[in-house]
Amino acid sequence: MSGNITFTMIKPKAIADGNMGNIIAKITQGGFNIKALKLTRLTKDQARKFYAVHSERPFFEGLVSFMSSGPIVAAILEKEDAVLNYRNYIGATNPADAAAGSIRALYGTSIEANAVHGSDSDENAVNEGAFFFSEFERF
Ligand code: IDP
Ligand code: MG
Repeated sequence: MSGNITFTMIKPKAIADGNMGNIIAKITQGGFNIKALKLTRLTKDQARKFYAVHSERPFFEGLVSFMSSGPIVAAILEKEDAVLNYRNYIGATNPADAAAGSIRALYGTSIEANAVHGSDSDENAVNEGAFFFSEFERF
């Protein structure tokens, strides 16, 4: 059975471009209920920890620099089958491949600066939410 919680971040470039409000509106228009939300900023160490699964990838250090380059929004979202529904709603990793109308197609500007993060499993959703919101417990 699939869970009803996912975790998202609005990435620094989308915020710098002035699209924080547009993306939050788009999330709620998609039927995702915002359970927790904050504007914050990652240190490089926090970004390394969040993206640790990608530490061997060639883009890792660039991603860490990018994700700590400015404010982000972190949020926990609720909807039935939240992880899969949100992954579909945001579109493919590369905005150039993302479906028309998806968040990444609308607001992403490169494969790195692809506007938003979306959890890829129920377990990661809970753990990523707990990374930012102490009231949510890890698995
Ligand atoms: P996802 O965010 O769609 O799940 P992942 O493969 O988990 O994609 O990659 C995590 C993040 O790393 C992406 O959202 C993007 O910001 C960045 N990224 C992925 N692939 C590349 C790349 O080839 N070059 C630069 N950055 C990348
Ligand atoms: Mg991923």
